[in-house]
Amino acid sequence: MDLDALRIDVDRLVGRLDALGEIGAVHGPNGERGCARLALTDADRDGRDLVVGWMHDLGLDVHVDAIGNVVGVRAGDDPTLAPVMTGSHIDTVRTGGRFDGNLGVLGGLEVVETLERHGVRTRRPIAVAFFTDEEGARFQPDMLGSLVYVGGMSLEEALDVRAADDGARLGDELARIGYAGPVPCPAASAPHAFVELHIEQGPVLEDEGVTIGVVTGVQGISWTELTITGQSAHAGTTPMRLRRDPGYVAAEITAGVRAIARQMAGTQVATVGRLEYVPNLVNVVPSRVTMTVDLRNTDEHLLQQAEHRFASLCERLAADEGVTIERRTLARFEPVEFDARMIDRVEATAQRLGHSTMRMPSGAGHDAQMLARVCPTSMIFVPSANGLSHNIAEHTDTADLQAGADVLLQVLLALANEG
Ligand code: HGY
Ligand code: MN
Ligand code: MN
Repeated sequence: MDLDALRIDVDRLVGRLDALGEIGAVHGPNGERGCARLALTDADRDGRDLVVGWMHDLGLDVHVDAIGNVVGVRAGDDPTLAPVMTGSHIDTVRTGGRFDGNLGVLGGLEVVETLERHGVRTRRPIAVAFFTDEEGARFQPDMLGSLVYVGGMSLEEALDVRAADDGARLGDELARIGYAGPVPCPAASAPHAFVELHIEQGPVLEDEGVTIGVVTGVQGISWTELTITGQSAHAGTTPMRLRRDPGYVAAEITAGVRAIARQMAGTQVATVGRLEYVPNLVNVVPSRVTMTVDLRNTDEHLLQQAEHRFASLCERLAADEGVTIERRTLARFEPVEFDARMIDRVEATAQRLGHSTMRMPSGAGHDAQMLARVCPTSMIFVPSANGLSHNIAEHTDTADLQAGADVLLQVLLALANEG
């Protein structure tokens, strides 16, 4: 058989994406079909159960580790060789789409099914993984499961993380959904290589009319939670000069970090995504505000510069308004460069299959940025319609799904047959 001519079955892939997308489905007013499967919720459990069932149906040897990462392994002819790994995550944000993360896991299963159906064996085992809590929306930091998998965070520390929404302990939730697995963390050995298929989640590929993003690395991430404490007071009787208003300070910080990003330009971005007032009432000057600030840059030095300007802004506002600001780091990852040969391999494979390509960094965090600590790693991007993600309108055209999964198939085949 001419393995170079092997292609995945995109209808089968879309069928699984749709079936998984029905778990935690969120339907929008204009026909949008999104997903809400926050990490370690019942919906996450149900999604996990569905994917693990598919892994068993495909004859994979399924392993669950102590932080709930799931790895399905297809045997190779030489079991002494380290597996080639692919995968991503199946947890989503609360307003998530059907492709973020899911495409990487189900694209991996589609590669396995294609090999099975054509009776294709490989030298090395091929592993398909989904990692716990990639989004970090409920339990911070993001990429938590893959971070523990590579030894970047201790299992004990991870199990004690408290959920931002209801304060639940990660380890208790993991046990509750039945995914506190027996395999020790960190992983006993590294994969031979790791390749992740993922939607771009931004507008670049679509704007450039390019099909395959050859991902060169992932930008640095800095997540901070602020607790701003002032003095609760009557909205009608308290003169402005006597107020110590954390709500005002939160508003200035929201505008201020945006201004920092605009002034720094380049790849600097800043986001206030969570903002909670106490007591959150129309006629009460708030006593306390909790908020998050997400800063990112492809350059570590510039990211530190943004963090420094953000910290100075907080200090000035706290002094001026007479409030206290407590800071808690939720996540801090430096930018990651992927392996040059793996980048070349993705690019050459995509071009051999006749697809347009462009090299680009990832603005979003991914499990690949953790696996890059232990093995040669790269990513394959496909376009996001209107550049949307973390939005129930998230969509990728079927032709692009086919292209991305075909590149994944060919890259995995080549890696799985090398010594
Ligand atoms: O935040 C991120 O970039 C990823 O979606 N966890
Ligand atoms: Mn993702
Ligand atoms: Mn995401």
